[in-house]
Amino acid sequence: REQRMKWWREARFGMFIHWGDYAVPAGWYKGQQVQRGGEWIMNRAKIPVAEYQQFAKQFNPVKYDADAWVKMAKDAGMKYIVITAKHHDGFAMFKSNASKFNIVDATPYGKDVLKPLAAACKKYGIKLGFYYSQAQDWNNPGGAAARKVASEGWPNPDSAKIDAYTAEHSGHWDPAQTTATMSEYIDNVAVPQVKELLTNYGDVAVLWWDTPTNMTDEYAQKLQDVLKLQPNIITNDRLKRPNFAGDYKTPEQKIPTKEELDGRDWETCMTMNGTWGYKSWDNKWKSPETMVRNLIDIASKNGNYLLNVGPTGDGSFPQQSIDDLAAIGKWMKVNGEA
Ligand code: JFZ
Repeated sequence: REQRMKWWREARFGMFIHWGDYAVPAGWYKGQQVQRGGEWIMNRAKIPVAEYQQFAKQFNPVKYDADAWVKMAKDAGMKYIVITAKHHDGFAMFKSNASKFNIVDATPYGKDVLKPLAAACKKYGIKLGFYYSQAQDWNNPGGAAARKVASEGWPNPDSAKIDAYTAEHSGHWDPAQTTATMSEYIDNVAVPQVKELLTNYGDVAVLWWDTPTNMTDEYAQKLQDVLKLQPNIITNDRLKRPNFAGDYKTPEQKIPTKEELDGRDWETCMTMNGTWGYKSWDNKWKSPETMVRNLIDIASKNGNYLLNVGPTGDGSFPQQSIDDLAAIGKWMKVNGEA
């Protein structure tokens, strides 16, 4: 373990990328702004499965340039990238034989975006990790749905009805979500997809699990077993608590105080603005100064900083992210280690 953790402990700074077909609605539904994370829009607005899948037909990120993305991370002084291979909406950013709801089979773009990213990371010496939502999946039947009430985030006229339905269906809002059991979803979607991710992209440095809604030890063990495909991989602590602790803790959007640290490795993930997945109307940008101070604070406490970018539906970084990464890079060149 000490060996596996070595690069990560020296890295200090990484790029989180939340990218998926939620970048198409970009925080809007039926002409209204949907509150909170852009990647949660399907759940917040309780968009039916068939309707949500239509967004994929408009997902055509022709401006995507993996080489440029990795170079921006590298120039900012970042040492690793963690990208959402599949978020809670169940949309896979890679060719998958376990679900048709993937970027190759469901979009006009028709290309796997993880392949060129893996190649560019290799070229620039940046470690690549995959975020994979193992429990929540709102499109593939049987996936879990953490409960958020419809009235939170979007003024839905049917809120009362939807809330009653989700209360009786463990967070689900569309009957299409419950045509399989979670056990079937784990065996037929999650396990095969993680196998694909750990087989088809060369070295994978990190598996970043998230929100263990309804996970059992049995499901977690099945996923944990797949990690053997990558002997050097490290993971965060979100597969299933408390029995699957992973290699490091993940305080979110906050930097722990010295008193809160317990000797375990840790990584603070944080947004540059107010959302993980792209929202066209979010403008709560942190200043580059704030982000550099955060990095210093975190590094001084032996943690890592995973700073998020939410690319748009056409495949580019928001201009503010580009500018801020450059500003951080300027400081890093003078003050960071080589
Ligand atoms: C999760 C996701 O739901 C979210 O969309 C994003 O990907 C983020 C990085 O992770 O949200 C969480 C997960 C854990 C906590 C809070 C939000 N937590 O532990 O406080």
